Amino acid sequence: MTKFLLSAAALALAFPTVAEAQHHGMKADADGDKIVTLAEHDAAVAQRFARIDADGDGLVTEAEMKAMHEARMEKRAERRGERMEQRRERMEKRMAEATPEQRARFEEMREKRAEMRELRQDHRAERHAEMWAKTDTNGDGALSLAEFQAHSRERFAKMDANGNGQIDADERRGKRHHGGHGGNR
Ligand SMILES: [Ca+2]
Ligand SMILES: [Ca+2]
Ligand SMILES: [Ca+2]
Repeated sequence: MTKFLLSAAALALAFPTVAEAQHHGMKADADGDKIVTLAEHDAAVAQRFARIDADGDGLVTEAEMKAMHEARMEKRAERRGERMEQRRERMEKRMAEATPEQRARFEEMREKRAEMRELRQDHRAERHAEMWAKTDTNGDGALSLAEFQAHSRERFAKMDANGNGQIDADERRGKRHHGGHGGNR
């Protein structure tokens, strides 16, 4: 179980977050009319699937998902590296100038932040495991394009607040919501 959770944690980012989905949404708009149709969405998902399916056998395994995720994290870390370095330097300077009490508080904050990070990762790992189980509808331990597409179509339907089979700019930004809460229709 622990081993599973660990690998799941590594995989946690493989499923896009809402922000990433919105970003992908932008890319999905192939003709650039600021509206993502279901066809554009499907095409983008198929492209994404092909990228993850490294051996091209039409199935995405957890290992392929993980490899994709790691490649992405590496790129992200590269981009972030310099900024982190500057931040660490600033932090060390402050630590050097800090009084013992301040230093203790810094340490406390740092620990808390690390704890939060772990919690978040656990949470993501759980969510990923759930998501994977939900997406892998035939339970063969791999995702077919159909399973992948069905999953993202659900997401599409959720964003498509007025249900016209297209996602416009407002819907993409989440400005429009499904009925509910006193109804905005
Ligand atoms: Ca479009
Ligand atoms: Ca494959
Ligand atoms: Ca499957």
